Amino acid sequence: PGQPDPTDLLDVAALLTDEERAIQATVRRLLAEHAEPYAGEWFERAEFPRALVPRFAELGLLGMHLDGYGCAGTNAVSYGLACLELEAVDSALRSFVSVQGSLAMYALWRFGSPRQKEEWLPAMAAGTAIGCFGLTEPDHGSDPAAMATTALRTDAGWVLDGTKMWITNGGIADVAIVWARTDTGVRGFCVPRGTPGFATRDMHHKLSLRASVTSELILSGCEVPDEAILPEATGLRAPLACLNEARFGIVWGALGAARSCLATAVDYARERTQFGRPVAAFQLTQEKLVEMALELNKGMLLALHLGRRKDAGQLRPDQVSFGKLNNVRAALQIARTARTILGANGISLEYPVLRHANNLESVLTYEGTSEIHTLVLGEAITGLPAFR
Ligand code: TGC
Ligand code: FAD
Repeated sequence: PGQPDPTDLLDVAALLTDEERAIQATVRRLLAEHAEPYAGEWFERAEFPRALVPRFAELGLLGMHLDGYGCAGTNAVSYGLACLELEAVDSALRSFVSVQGSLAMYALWRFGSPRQKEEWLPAMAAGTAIGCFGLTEPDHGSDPAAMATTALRTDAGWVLDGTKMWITNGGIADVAIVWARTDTGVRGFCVPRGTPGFATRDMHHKLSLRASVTSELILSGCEVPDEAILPEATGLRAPLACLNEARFGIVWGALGAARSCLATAVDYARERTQFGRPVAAFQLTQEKLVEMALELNKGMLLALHLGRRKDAGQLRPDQVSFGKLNNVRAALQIARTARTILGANGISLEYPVLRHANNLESVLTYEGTSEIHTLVLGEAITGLPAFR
């Protein structure tokens, strides 16, 4: 037998079904041809590769784990594997798919009216309509319960006022799911582009997730009809339920970035010679590679365990926090260590490692910061919420 695969030392792939492996391989093949060679350029030019959207749709990646309305309806593990492959290329691709499927489509699928579902979900699954999810505001990030955006009742419907910030896909979205405070608590609204009083402004100068569109949503006397409200979404628990879905995808996605970094570091270390030997032959380098491999392979077992729990309908939110906290933190450490192994080349866009590390800085912060997930687990362990 040859060398074992450092990115799967535990043979986690053997725990997948044939169908799961086939889905993963299909996504990986498509990305190897149409995405991976260009990821550095997209990052450098701060360009979201919109031409990929129809290809994602063709593969069924948009709303992949949802049933009906043109969605693929795969299991959660398959969705996780797709997220892993997307993020192995660039976190921006996984972000797009997360926001489209797990946040915007999921909000409509779970909390929308039959009419909203019919109007938006098939188009979103086909990639002909793009969605975004506006929860964060300039002054309220980790604490969305304090949101300032309001929705006031009028005779004809609702009027929305406020600003959302850091919204993935905002500038390219055909429809925004906007969360706002009403006199009966937080509610969700479906706001199509073109609604008077609704505007978006893209955010620039990012050093992370450069290939992703990140925008402000500006709601200024934005009038929407009664039918715009998501009828089944009442209270903050509704957007938080959507976050569970997207956080689950990140549990897997982050490992994709980590896999890319480990594979790059192993190849580089075996080829690069200093002091007359490959740098992979030095014990210090081997220790780094081993630490990276331990964390990546353990992370895979964790992701698969959570995926199986999700498919059994038994995944709890604190378990999602466990996975997101552990795997994103591990991936970021792996990316930074890979960067050191590549020496000066580690800082170049010719290699993916610092691009991944920079992207993972956003991943550590969005969908609940590492501190917030620490406190979720702290509450799970002690029964004492320490958020405020
Ligand atoms: P708290 O009082 O604990 O909860 C309010 C209600 O919500 C329920 N709940 C949940 N339900 C489902 N899933 C969860 N994970 C839930 N967490 C809480 C809870 O049971 C309660 O229900 P009820 O019926 O009693 O009313 O709320 P809190 O104000 O104390 O906040 C808790 C905290 C801090 C954990 C929460 O606010 C939080 O998670 N903050 C982080 C915010 C966040 O993650 N924002 C993400 C924005 S979206 C994004 O980043 C997209 S990036 C995507 C990309 O590009 O990939
Ligand atoms: P803050 O909440 O101001 O936190 C600042 C620091 O204080 C952090 O370290 C935080 O952990 C810490 N902190 C806060 N509260 C506590 C506490 N109680 N105890 C200990 N420490 C605490 N949001 C959306 O709604 N939709 C999107 O599509 C979206 N996409 C994003 C894309 C990108 C590229 C980025 C970077 C962010 C995106 N976000 C999105 C926003 C993201 O969810 C928020 O940035 C995140 O929730 C944190 O909020 P904040 O940045 O305001 O930080």
